[in-house]
Amino acid sequence: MNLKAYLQSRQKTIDRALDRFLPKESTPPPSIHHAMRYSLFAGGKRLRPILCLAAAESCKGKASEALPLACAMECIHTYSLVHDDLPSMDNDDFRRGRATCHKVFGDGIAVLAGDALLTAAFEIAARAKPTRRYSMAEIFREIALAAGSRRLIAGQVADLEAEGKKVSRDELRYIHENKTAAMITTSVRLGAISANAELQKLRALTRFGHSLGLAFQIIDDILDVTQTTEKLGKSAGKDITAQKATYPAVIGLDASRIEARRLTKKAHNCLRSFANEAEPLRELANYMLVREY
Ligand code: GRG
Repeated sequence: MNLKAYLQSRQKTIDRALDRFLPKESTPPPSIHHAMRYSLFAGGKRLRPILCLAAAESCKGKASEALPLACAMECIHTYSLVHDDLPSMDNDDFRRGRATCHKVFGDGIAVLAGDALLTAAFEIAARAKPTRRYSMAEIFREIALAAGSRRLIAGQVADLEAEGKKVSRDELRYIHENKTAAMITTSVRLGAISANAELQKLRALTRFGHSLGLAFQIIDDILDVTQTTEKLGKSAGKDITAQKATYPAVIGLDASRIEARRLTKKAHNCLRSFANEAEPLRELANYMLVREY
């Protein structure tokens, strides 16, 4: 499998769908639609939606059926980045290789663009079809839980409250599980759900997403220390300055690398009962471990 070509083709599919699903830039009021599209089409890696499509295929489903759910997760992810960059949160000027939303459009529009992307996610998800095993109510609940105050927001709250404090490994894991792994797990689950996956497969993919999501955030923590701002497309070295709770800070760089490798291996083990259909998921897990940005 040629992963580079696979990633490029999937990114194109997702970008085209997002372009179709989002209001045009000229839709009144243009300022908000401009800001939403500015952040959404800024060149993100699209890992969550790609994982969603790959998970659908691993359950013998069609990527096209998973596409609205994949795009919904990318909208929520982008909203979280727009809000995370605000002066009252992480206060960042640079994201996805360009000036952050609030730097270009002002704080007010950036708050609203984030809100509108979150809301658009549910409008886009409504394009998905229920399956024999999973209703639309279950699909919406799944998305709302991942983005809500017990997962994504919980992780952000814990992250904010941990700044400048000494955190234990358990507290750090809680932050990573909620801030990052929940969105990745849900992306994978939604792909499986769109393919009407049997419960056993859904459970295996949930465990896969969880381990992969944790490994992803550990690698993100490592890259913040080891990479340049240019390469990352976002400000490097911020975690140390902001005294963030990260794996390198708590257990050191080498132990962090070992832990990311262990979790990736664990993710692979969750796919043991899957045949060739899960090859893209396996390749994506390998890529996420060695990525440089
Ligand atoms: C709800 C305000 C609010 C915040 C939620 C997710 C989050 C908390 C904040 C975003 C910043 C952050 C450090 C998130 C952790 C997840 C992460 C590593 C995001 C970056 O993901 P990539 O590398 O980004 O997939 P691209 O730009 O490629 O999509």
